[in-house]
Amino acid sequence: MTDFLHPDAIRTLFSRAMSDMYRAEVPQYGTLIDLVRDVNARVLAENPALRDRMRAADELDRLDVERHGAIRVGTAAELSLIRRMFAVMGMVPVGYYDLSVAGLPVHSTAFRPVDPHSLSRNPFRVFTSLIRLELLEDQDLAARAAEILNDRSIVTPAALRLIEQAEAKGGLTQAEAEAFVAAALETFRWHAEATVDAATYSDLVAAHRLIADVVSFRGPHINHLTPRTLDIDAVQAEMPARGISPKAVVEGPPRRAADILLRQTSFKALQEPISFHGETGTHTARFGEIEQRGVALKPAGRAMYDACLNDARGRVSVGPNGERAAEYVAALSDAFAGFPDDLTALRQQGLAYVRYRAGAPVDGAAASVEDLIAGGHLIVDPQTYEDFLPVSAAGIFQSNLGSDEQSNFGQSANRAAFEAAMGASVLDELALYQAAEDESLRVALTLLGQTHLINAA
Ligand code: OOG
Ligand code: NI
Repeated sequence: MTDFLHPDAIRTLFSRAMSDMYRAEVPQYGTLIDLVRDVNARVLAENPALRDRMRAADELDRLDVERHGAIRVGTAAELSLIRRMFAVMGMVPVGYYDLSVAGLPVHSTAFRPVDPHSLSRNPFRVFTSLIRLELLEDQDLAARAAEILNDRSIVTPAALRLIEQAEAKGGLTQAEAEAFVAAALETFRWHAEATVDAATYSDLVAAHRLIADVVSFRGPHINHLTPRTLDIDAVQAEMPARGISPKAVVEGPPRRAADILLRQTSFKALQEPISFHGETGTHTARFGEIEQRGVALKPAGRAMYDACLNDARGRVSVGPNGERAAEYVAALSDAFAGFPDDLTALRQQGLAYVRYRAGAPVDGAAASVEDLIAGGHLIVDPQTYEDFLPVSAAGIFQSNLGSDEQSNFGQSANRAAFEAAMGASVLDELALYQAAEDESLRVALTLLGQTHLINAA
Protein backbone atom coordinates (compact mmCIF):
# COMPACT_ATOMS: atom_id res chain seq x y z
CA MET A 1 0.00 0.00 0.00
CA THR A 2 1.23 3.50 -0.80
CA ASP A 3 2.06 5.66 2.15
CA PHE A 4 -0.20 8.67 1.76
CA LEU A 5 -0.04 11.71 3.98
CA HIS A 6 -3.39 12.17 5.76
CA PRO A 7 -5.47 15.03 4.24
CA ASP A 8 -5.53 16.61 7.73
CA ALA A 9 -1.73 16.83 7.62
CA ILE A 10 -1.83 18.33 4.12
CA ARG A 11 -4.34 20.92 5.36
CA THR A 12 -2.05 21.80 8.25
CA LEU A 13 0.91 22.25 5.89
CA PHE A 14 -1.23 24.41 3.67
CA SER A 15 -2.76 26.59 6.39
CA ARG A 16 0.71 27.19 7.85
CA ALA A 17 2.09 28.12 4.44
CA MET A 18 -0.84 30.49 3.84
CA SER A 19 -0.36 32.10 7.23
CA ASP A 20 3.38 32.60 6.60
CA MET A 21 2.71 34.08 3.18
CA TYR A 22 0.06 36.46 4.50
CA ARG A 23 2.23 37.49 7.44
CA ALA A 24 5.04 38.37 5.04
CA GLU A 25 2.68 40.30 2.73
CA VAL A 26 0.46 42.07 5.30
CA PRO A 27 2.45 43.08 8.40
CA GLN A 28 -0.69 44.06 10.33
CA TYR A 29 -1.77 40.43 10.17
CA GLY A 30 1.33 39.47 12.14
CA THR A 31 0.54 42.15 14.71
CA LEU A 32 -3.01 40.83 15.04
CA ILE A 33 -1.79 37.24 15.46
CA ASP A 34 0.52 38.37 18.27
CA LEU A 35 -2.28 40.34 19.95
CA VAL A 36 -4.69 37.38 19.74
CA ARG A 37 -2.06 35.04 21.16
CA ASP A 38 -1.48 37.41 24.11
CA VAL A 39 -5.20 37.80 24.83
CA ASN A 40 -5.87 34.06 24.55
CA ALA A 41 -2.99 33.27 26.93
CA ARG A 42 -4.35 35.80 29.42
CA VAL A 43 -7.92 34.46 29.20
CA LEU A 44 -6.75 30.88 29.74
CA ALA A 45 -4.50 31.90 32.64
CA GLU A 46 -7.36 33.77 34.33
CA ASN A 47 -9.87 31.03 33.70
CA PRO A 48 -8.43 27.59 34.55
CA ALA A 49 -11.88 25.99 34.32
CA LEU A 50 -12.15 27.09 30.70
CA ARG A 51 -8.67 25.77 30.00
CA ASP A 52 -9.52 22.39 31.56
CA ARG A 53 -12.80 22.15 29.73
CA MET A 54 -11.23 23.01 26.39
CA ARG A 55 -8.42 20.53 26.95
CA ALA A 56 -10.80 17.72 27.94
CA ALA A 57 -13.01 18.45 24.94
CA ASP A 58 -9.95 18.32 22.65
CA GLU A 59 -10.44 21.98 21.76
CA LEU A 60 -7.28 23.49 23.23
CA ASP A 61 -4.63 22.31 20.78
CA ARG A 62 -6.45 23.63 17.76
CA LEU A 63 -6.77 27.13 19.18
CA ASP A 64 -3.34 28.38 18.13
CA VAL A 65 -3.57 27.04 14.60
CA GLU A 66 -7.17 28.01 14.05
CA ARG A 67 -7.81 30.31 11.10
CA HIS A 68 -10.26 30.97 8.36
CA GLY A 69 -9.54 32.69 5.10
CA ALA A 70 -11.64 34.09 2.27
CA ILE A 71 -11.36 34.12 -1.51
CA ARG A 72 -13.59 35.17 -4.39
CA VAL A 73 -13.69 33.40 -7.74
CA GLY A 74 -15.08 34.48 -11.09
CA THR A 75 -16.47 31.47 -12.94
CA ALA A 76 -18.09 28.08 -12.52
CA ALA A 77 -14.93 26.41 -13.82
CA GLU A 78 -12.82 28.21 -11.22
CA LEU A 79 -15.17 27.26 -8.38
CA SER A 80 -15.07 23.65 -9.47
CA LEU A 81 -11.24 23.64 -9.64
CA ILE A 82 -11.01 25.20 -6.19
CA ARG A 83 -13.36 22.52 -4.87
CA ARG A 84 -11.07 19.81 -6.22
CA MET A 85 -7.99 21.54 -4.77
CA PHE A 86 -9.52 21.81 -1.29
CA ALA A 87 -10.73 18.20 -1.42
CA VAL A 88 -7.08 17.08 -1.46
CA MET A 89 -6.78 18.71 2.00
CA GLY A 90 -9.97 17.16 3.36
CA MET A 91 -12.05 20.32 2.93
CA VAL A 92 -15.53 20.04 1.47
CA PRO A 93 -18.22 22.65 0.76
CA VAL A 94 -20.55 23.19 3.72
CA GLY A 95 -23.52 25.54 3.69
CA TYR A 96 -24.82 28.09 1.19
CA TYR A 97 -24.67 31.82 1.88
CA ASP A 98 -26.71 34.27 -0.15
CA LEU A 99 -24.97 37.64 0.10
CA SER A 100 -27.42 39.31 -2.26
CA VAL A 101 -29.42 39.94 0.96
CA ALA A 102 -26.89 42.71 1.52
CA GLY A 103 -26.85 43.91 -2.05
CA LEU A 104 -23.60 42.06 -2.83
CA PRO A 105 -23.36 40.29 -6.20
CA VAL A 106 -21.92 37.06 -4.75
CA HIS A 107 -22.98 33.79 -3.23
CA SER A 108 -20.75 31.57 -1.16
CA THR A 109 -19.91 28.39 0.66
CA ALA A 110 -17.28 27.41 3.23
CA PHE A 111 -14.75 24.70 2.43
CA ARG A 112 -13.90 22.96 5.68
CA PRO A 113 -13.22 19.62 7.33
CA VAL A 114 -16.33 17.88 8.68
CA ASP A 115 -15.12 14.93 10.70
CA PRO A 116 -14.92 15.80 14.44
CA HIS A 117 -11.36 14.47 14.73
CA SER A 118 -10.26 16.40 11.67
CA LEU A 119 -11.87 19.53 13.10
CA SER A 120 -10.01 19.15 16.35
CA ARG A 121 -6.72 18.65 14.54
CA ASN A 122 -7.04 21.70 12.32
CA PRO A 123 -10.37 23.30 11.43
CA PHE A 124 -8.91 25.55 8.69
CA ARG A 125 -11.76 26.83 6.51
CA VAL A 126 -12.04 29.08 3.49
CA PHE A 127 -15.10 31.23 2.86
CA THR A 128 -15.39 31.05 -0.91
CA SER A 129 -17.55 33.39 -2.96
CA LEU A 130 -18.56 33.20 -6.61
CA ILE A 131 -19.40 36.51 -8.28
CA ARG A 132 -22.79 36.75 -9.99
CA LEU A 133 -22.37 38.67 -13.21
CA GLU A 134 -26.05 38.09 -13.95
CA LEU A 135 -26.98 40.49 -11.15
CA LEU A 136 -25.14 43.43 -12.77
CA GLU A 137 -27.24 46.11 -14.37
CA ASP A 138 -24.73 46.65 -17.18
CA GLN A 139 -24.86 43.32 -19.03
CA ASP A 140 -22.40 44.50 -21.70
CA LEU A 141 -19.82 44.98 -18.99
CA ALA A 142 -20.80 41.59 -17.54
CA ALA A 143 -20.05 39.99 -20.91
CA ARG A 144 -16.68 41.74 -21.07
CA ALA A 145 -15.88 40.59 -17.54
CA ALA A 146 -16.75 37.00 -18.46
CA GLU A 147 -14.39 37.19 -21.43
CA ILE A 148 -11.53 38.50 -19.30
CA LEU A 149 -12.11 35.72 -16.77
CA ASN A 150 -12.13 33.04 -19.45
CA ASP A 151 -8.57 34.00 -20.36
CA ARG A 152 -7.01 33.23 -17.00
CA SER A 153 -6.07 30.00 -15.26
CA ILE A 154 -6.02 30.28 -11.50
CA VAL A 155 -4.38 26.92 -10.80
CA THR A 156 -0.80 26.26 -11.91
CA PRO A 157 -0.11 23.25 -14.18
CA ALA A 158 1.89 21.62 -11.36
CA ALA A 159 -0.98 22.01 -8.90
CA LEU A 160 -3.49 20.66 -11.41
CA ARG A 161 -1.30 17.61 -12.08
CA LEU A 162 -1.09 16.84 -8.37
CA ILE A 163 -4.85 17.34 -7.88
CA GLU A 164 -5.50 14.87 -10.69
CA GLN A 165 -2.98 12.48 -9.23
CA ALA A 166 -4.56 12.66 -5.77
CA GLU A 167 -7.97 12.02 -7.32
CA ALA A 168 -6.73 9.07 -9.36
CA LYS A 169 -4.62 7.40 -6.68
CA GLY A 170 -6.55 8.38 -3.59
CA GLY A 171 -3.90 10.55 -1.96
CA LEU A 172 -0.45 12.14 -2.00
CA THR A 173 2.82 11.04 -0.44
CA GLN A 174 4.69 13.42 1.87
CA ALA A 175 6.92 14.68 -0.95
CA GLU A 176 3.97 15.07 -3.33
CA ALA A 177 1.97 16.85 -0.64
CA GLU A 178 4.77 19.34 -0.08
CA ALA A 179 4.98 20.01 -3.82
CA PHE A 180 1.19 20.34 -3.94
CA VAL A 181 1.10 22.88 -1.10
CA ALA A 182 3.83 24.98 -2.72
CA ALA A 183 1.99 24.93 -6.04
CA ALA A 184 -1.46 25.52 -4.50
CA LEU A 185 -0.16 28.55 -2.63
CA GLU A 186 0.45 30.29 -5.97
CA THR A 187 -3.31 30.45 -6.59
CA PHE A 188 -3.85 32.67 -3.55
CA ARG A 189 -0.90 35.02 -3.91
CA TRP A 190 -1.33 38.78 -4.27
CA HIS A 191 -0.56 40.28 -7.69
CA ALA A 192 0.59 43.86 -7.87
CA GLU A 193 -0.01 43.80 -11.62
CA ALA A 194 -3.56 43.88 -12.88
CA THR A 195 -4.57 41.99 -16.00
CA VAL A 196 -6.71 44.94 -17.15
CA ASP A 197 -5.96 48.57 -18.02
CA ALA A 198 -6.96 51.43 -15.76
CA ALA A 199 -10.06 52.31 -17.80
CA THR A 200 -11.43 48.77 -17.64
CA TYR A 201 -10.66 48.65 -13.92
CA SER A 202 -12.66 51.79 -13.28
CA ASP A 203 -15.58 50.47 -15.36
CA LEU A 204 -15.52 47.32 -13.23
CA VAL A 205 -15.36 49.36 -10.01
CA ALA A 206 -18.35 51.34 -11.20
CA ALA A 207 -20.31 48.10 -11.60
CA HIS A 208 -19.17 46.85 -8.17
CA ARG A 209 -15.92 46.92 -6.21
CA LEU A 210 -16.17 43.17 -5.66
CA ILE A 211 -16.42 42.54 -9.38
CA ALA A 212 -13.30 44.66 -9.98
CA ASP A 213 -11.46 42.75 -7.26
CA VAL A 214 -12.14 39.43 -8.94
CA VAL A 215 -11.94 40.30 -12.62
CA SER A 216 -8.84 42.54 -12.66
CA PHE A 217 -6.29 40.07 -11.34
CA ARG A 218 -4.62 36.79 -12.25
CA GLY A 219 -6.17 34.84 -9.42
CA PRO A 220 -8.25 34.74 -6.24
CA HIS A 221 -5.82 36.37 -3.80
CA ILE A 222 -6.55 35.51 -0.20
CA ASN A 223 -8.21 38.65 1.15
CA HIS A 224 -7.94 37.90 4.87
CA LEU A 225 -6.92 35.22 7.34
CA THR A 226 -8.71 35.22 10.65
CA PRO A 227 -7.37 33.91 13.96
CA ARG A 228 -9.75 32.76 16.69
CA THR A 229 -9.76 34.63 19.97
CA LEU A 230 -11.32 33.75 23.30
CA ASP A 231 -12.16 37.41 24.03
CA ILE A 232 -12.99 39.50 21.00
CA ASP A 233 -13.90 42.59 23.02
CA ALA A 234 -10.45 42.63 24.62
CA VAL A 235 -8.77 42.29 21.22
CA GLN A 236 -11.02 44.99 19.71
CA ALA A 237 -10.16 47.32 22.61
CA GLU A 238 -6.42 46.71 22.31
CA MET A 239 -6.21 47.01 18.53
CA PRO A 240 -5.71 50.82 18.43
CA ALA A 241 -2.79 50.61 20.88
CA ARG A 242 -1.06 48.33 18.37
CA GLY A 243 -1.75 50.67 15.48
CA ILE A 244 -4.78 48.88 14.03
CA SER A 245 -8.17 50.55 13.69
CA PRO A 246 -11.10 48.12 13.83
CA LYS A 247 -14.54 48.48 12.29
CA ALA A 248 -17.11 50.20 14.47
CA VAL A 249 -19.08 47.23 15.79
CA VAL A 250 -18.46 43.56 16.40
CA GLU A 251 -20.71 41.50 14.08
CA GLY A 252 -22.97 38.76 15.39
CA PRO A 253 -24.44 38.18 18.85
CA PRO A 254 -23.61 40.39 21.83
CA ARG A 255 -21.07 39.41 24.47
CA ARG A 256 -22.50 36.58 26.59
CA ALA A 257 -21.58 34.20 29.40
CA ALA A 258 -22.27 31.18 27.16
CA ASP A 259 -20.89 32.17 23.75
CA ILE A 260 -23.18 31.41 20.82
CA LEU A 261 -22.35 31.13 17.13
CA LEU A 262 -19.75 33.60 15.98
CA ARG A 263 -18.64 37.15 16.76
CA GLN A 264 -16.33 38.89 14.31
CA THR A 265 -14.58 42.18 13.81
CA SER A 266 -12.15 43.38 11.15
CA PHE A 267 -9.77 46.19 10.37
CA LYS A 268 -10.14 48.18 7.22
CA ALA A 269 -8.61 47.03 3.98
CA LEU A 270 -5.25 48.37 2.90
CA GLN A 271 -4.86 50.58 -0.13
CA GLU A 272 -2.14 48.95 -2.21
CA PRO A 273 -0.27 50.11 -5.31
CA ILE A 274 -1.19 48.31 -8.51
CA SER A 275 0.15 48.57 -12.02
CA PHE A 276 -2.62 48.65 -14.63
CA HIS A 277 -0.79 47.82 -17.85
CA GLY A 278 2.06 50.03 -16.70
CA GLU A 279 -0.11 52.81 -15.30
CA THR A 280 0.11 53.17 -11.52
CA GLY A 281 -3.04 53.06 -9.43
CA THR A 282 -4.31 51.47 -6.25
CA HIS A 283 -6.64 48.70 -5.18
CA THR A 284 -8.18 47.92 -1.83
CA ALA A 285 -8.84 44.30 -1.00
CA ARG A 286 -6.83 42.83 1.81
CA PHE A 287 -7.84 43.24 5.40
CA GLY A 288 -7.62 41.60 8.80
CA GLU A 289 -10.30 39.97 10.92
CA ILE A 290 -10.62 38.21 14.25
CA GLU A 291 -13.37 36.00 15.51
CA GLN A 292 -14.70 34.37 18.65
CA ARG A 293 -16.57 31.11 18.22
CA GLY A 294 -19.35 29.86 20.47
CA VAL A 295 -21.81 27.00 20.47
CA ALA A 296 -23.62 25.92 17.27
CA LEU A 297 -27.38 26.51 17.43
CA LYS A 298 -30.16 24.10 16.53
CA PRO A 299 -32.88 25.35 14.16
CA ALA A 300 -34.98 26.68 17.07
CA GLY A 301 -31.97 28.50 18.52
CA ARG A 302 -31.01 29.88 15.14
CA ALA A 303 -34.54 31.17 14.55
CA MET A 304 -34.37 32.88 17.92
CA TYR A 305 -30.94 34.35 17.06
CA ASP A 306 -32.20 35.68 13.72
CA ALA A 307 -35.25 37.24 15.41
CA CYS A 308 -33.16 38.93 18.13
CA LEU A 309 -30.65 40.22 15.57
CA ASN A 310 -33.42 41.58 13.32
CA ASP A 311 -34.97 43.25 16.30
CA ALA A 312 -31.72 45.07 17.16
CA ARG A 313 -31.03 46.01 13.53
CA GLY A 314 -34.58 47.28 13.17
CA ARG A 315 -34.10 49.56 16.17
CA VAL A 316 -30.71 51.07 15.36
CA SER A 317 -28.77 51.11 12.14
CA VAL A 318 -25.06 51.91 12.19
CA GLY A 319 -23.98 54.63 9.75
CA PRO A 320 -21.16 54.51 7.17
CA ASN A 321 -18.66 56.07 9.57
CA GLY A 322 -19.69 54.03 12.57
CA GLU A 323 -22.34 56.50 13.74
CA ARG A 324 -24.70 55.12 16.41
CA ALA A 325 -22.35 52.19 17.16
CA ALA A 326 -22.86 52.54 20.92
CA GLU A 327 -26.67 52.67 20.54
CA TYR A 328 -26.50 49.58 18.35
CA VAL A 329 -24.46 47.65 20.92
CA ALA A 330 -27.01 48.60 23.61
CA ALA A 331 -29.96 47.59 21.40
CA LEU A 332 -28.23 44.30 20.61
CA SER A 333 -27.70 43.35 24.20
CA ASP A 334 -31.28 44.37 25.01
CA ALA A 335 -32.68 42.33 22.10
CA PHE A 336 -30.82 39.23 23.33
CA ALA A 337 -31.79 39.68 26.99
CA GLY A 338 -34.29 36.81 26.83
CA PHE A 339 -31.94 34.39 25.08
CA PRO A 340 -30.94 31.60 27.53
CA ASP A 341 -27.35 32.18 28.60
CA ASP A 342 -26.02 28.94 30.05
CA LEU A 343 -25.24 25.66 28.35
CA THR A 344 -27.70 23.62 30.42
CA ALA A 345 -30.65 25.83 29.49
CA LEU A 346 -29.54 25.96 25.85
CA ARG A 347 -29.35 22.16 25.75
CA GLN A 348 -32.53 21.44 27.70
CA GLN A 349 -34.53 23.83 25.55
CA GLY A 350 -33.22 22.23 22.36
CA LEU A 351 -31.47 25.43 21.25
CA ALA A 352 -27.83 24.32 20.95
CA TYR A 353 -25.79 21.36 19.71
CA VAL A 354 -23.64 19.67 22.32
CA ARG A 355 -21.20 16.80 22.49
CA TYR A 356 -21.22 14.15 25.22
CA ARG A 357 -18.35 12.27 26.82
CA ALA A 358 -18.24 9.63 29.55
CA GLY A 359 -17.43 10.78 33.09
CA ALA A 360 -17.60 8.78 36.32
CA PRO A 361 -18.57 5.07 35.93
CA VAL A 362 -22.19 4.07 36.64
CA ASP A 363 -23.52 1.20 38.76
CA GLY A 364 -26.53 -0.50 37.20
CA ALA A 365 -28.91 1.00 34.68
CA ALA A 366 -29.66 4.72 34.87
CA ALA A 367 -33.19 5.97 34.30
CA SER A 368 -32.36 8.79 31.93
CA VAL A 369 -29.66 10.78 30.19
CA GLU A 370 -30.59 13.73 32.37
CA ASP A 371 -29.85 11.61 35.49
CA LEU A 372 -26.48 10.61 34.08
CA ILE A 373 -25.62 14.26 33.48
CA ALA A 374 -26.76 15.24 36.98
CA GLY A 375 -24.64 12.45 38.47
CA GLY A 376 -21.47 13.49 36.62
CA HIS A 377 -21.48 10.34 34.50
CA LEU A 378 -22.11 12.14 31.25
CA ILE A 379 -20.23 15.35 30.57
CA VAL A 380 -21.67 17.91 28.17
CA ASP A 381 -19.49 20.18 26.03
CA PRO A 382 -20.70 22.83 23.60
CA GLN A 383 -20.16 22.00 19.93
CA THR A 384 -18.18 24.83 18.43
CA TYR A 385 -19.90 26.61 15.54
CA GLU A 386 -17.66 25.84 12.55
CA ASP A 387 -19.51 27.91 9.96
CA PHE A 388 -20.35 31.51 9.08
CA LEU A 389 -23.27 33.92 9.36
CA PRO A 390 -24.63 35.64 6.26
CA VAL A 391 -25.54 38.95 7.92
CA SER A 392 -22.12 39.10 9.63
CA ALA A 393 -20.34 38.16 6.41
CA ALA A 394 -22.19 40.98 4.65
CA GLY A 395 -20.98 43.38 7.37
CA ILE A 396 -17.41 42.18 6.90
CA PHE A 397 -17.64 42.56 3.11
CA GLN A 398 -19.16 46.00 3.63
CA SER A 399 -16.47 47.25 5.99
CA ASN A 400 -13.86 45.95 3.61
CA LEU A 401 -15.51 47.98 0.87
CA GLY A 402 -14.86 50.99 3.07
CA SER A 403 -18.08 51.51 5.01
CA ASP A 404 -19.59 50.52 8.31
CA GLU A 405 -23.07 51.09 6.98
CA GLN A 406 -25.58 48.32 7.65
CA SER A 407 -27.95 47.53 4.83
CA ASN A 408 -30.89 45.20 4.37
CA PHE A 409 -31.78 44.42 0.75
CA GLY A 410 -34.05 41.92 -0.95
CA GLN A 411 -32.66 38.48 -1.66
CA SER A 412 -32.21 36.32 -4.70
CA ALA A 413 -30.73 33.11 -3.34
CA ASN A 414 -29.88 30.57 -5.97
CA ARG A 415 -28.32 27.59 -4.32
CA ALA A 416 -29.07 25.31 -7.24
CA ALA A 417 -27.11 27.56 -9.62
CA PHE A 418 -24.22 27.70 -7.14
CA GLU A 419 -24.10 23.92 -6.83
CA ALA A 420 -24.34 23.45 -10.58
CA ALA A 421 -21.41 25.86 -11.00
CA MET A 422 -19.34 24.05 -8.39
CA GLY A 423 -20.20 20.61 -9.73
CA ALA A 424 -21.18 19.34 -6.27
CA SER A 425 -23.77 19.97 -3.61
CA VAL A 426 -23.05 21.74 -0.37
CA LEU A 427 -23.40 19.73 2.84
CA ASP A 428 -26.05 20.70 5.36
CA GLU A 429 -24.20 22.03 8.40
CA LEU A 430 -27.10 21.32 10.76
CA ALA A 431 -27.11 17.64 9.80
CA LEU A 432 -23.37 17.49 10.59
CA TYR A 433 -23.80 18.96 14.08
CA GLN A 434 -26.75 16.67 14.81
CA ALA A 435 -24.81 13.61 13.67
CA ALA A 436 -21.84 14.59 15.86
CA GLU A 437 -24.14 15.03 18.87
CA ASP A 438 -25.89 11.69 18.30
CA GLU A 439 -22.64 9.82 17.74
CA SER A 440 -20.96 11.29 20.84
CA LEU A 441 -23.95 10.25 22.96
CA ARG A 442 -23.97 6.75 21.49
CA VAL A 443 -20.25 6.28 22.20
CA ALA A 444 -20.47 7.70 25.74
CA LEU A 445 -23.52 5.62 26.67
CA THR A 446 -21.84 2.51 25.29
CA LEU A 447 -18.71 3.18 27.36
CA LEU A 448 -20.88 3.65 30.45
CA GLY A 449 -22.81 0.42 29.80
CA GLN A 450 -26.04 2.36 29.30
CA THR A 451 -26.98 1.30 25.78
CA HIS A 452 -30.64 1.03 26.78
CA LEU A 453 -30.72 4.85 26.74
CA ILE A 454 -29.32 5.24 23.23
CA ASN A 455 -32.60 5.86 21.50
CA ALA A 456 -34.40 7.26 24.50
CA ALA A 457 -32.59 10.60 24.44
C1 OOG B 1 -15.61 37.34 2.73
C2 OOG B 1 -16.32 38.03 3.85
C3 OOG B 1 -16.98 37.05 4.80
C4 OOG B 1 -16.59 36.17 7.16
O1 OOG B 1 -15.77 35.88 8.04
O2 OOG B 1 -17.80 36.25 7.40
C5 OOG B 1 -16.07 36.47 5.82
C6 OOG B 1 -14.96 38.25 1.74
O3 OOG B 1 -14.84 39.46 1.99
O4 OOG B 1 -14.56 37.72 0.68
O5 OOG B 1 -14.92 36.23 5.64
NI1 NI C 1 -13.82 36.27 7.41
